[in-house]
Amino acid sequence: MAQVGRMALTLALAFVLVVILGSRLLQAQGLSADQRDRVLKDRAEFLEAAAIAINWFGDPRGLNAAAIEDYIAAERAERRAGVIKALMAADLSADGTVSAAEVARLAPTLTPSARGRLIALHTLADADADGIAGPDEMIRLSQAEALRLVDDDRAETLRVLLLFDVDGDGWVLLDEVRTAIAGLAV
Ligand SMILES: [Ca+2]
Ligand SMILES: [Ca+2]
Repeated sequence: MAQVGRMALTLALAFVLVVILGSRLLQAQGLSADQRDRVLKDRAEFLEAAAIAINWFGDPRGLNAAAIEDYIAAERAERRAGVIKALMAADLSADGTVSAAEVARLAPTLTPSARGRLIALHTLADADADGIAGPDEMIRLSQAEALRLVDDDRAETLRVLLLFDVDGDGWVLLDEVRTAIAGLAV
């Protein structure tokens, strides 16, 4: 009976040790519960974003804080460019504005999803509802869309990447991210 008691005590101590070590590991990564949840919410997406950011804006040392901000800015720029490109492809008269008539002419030639997107973007861009999406209107919409699609929440999630800088040199390597994410999943 005493032996069983000792075994139970040993197991309990081992469990406590594992819990303490686990929380130490988390502290070492500097992750709050919220940041941990951000990563674990969609690990595949996080890892993909990390791999793209590191390959796009990183260098052999990896990614630092400034590079992450550049990556966030580039994601938003890409979204802005996408909106402008979709709208300007309908500027058949080459006057720098997109009229409802131009949209109506081009729309039937597009795939259903591209057609829907063009009509939606044109409607959203034409803030004063005069039937014409002007340059300022298109730029304003592209900025709003970029911030909607790459919002502050996504930016915060991307900034979590920096906390995976295990050796503390200010640079994060993809291997560090991979190891940290695998550790979080346990
Ligand atoms: Ca035009
Ligand atoms: Ca307008």
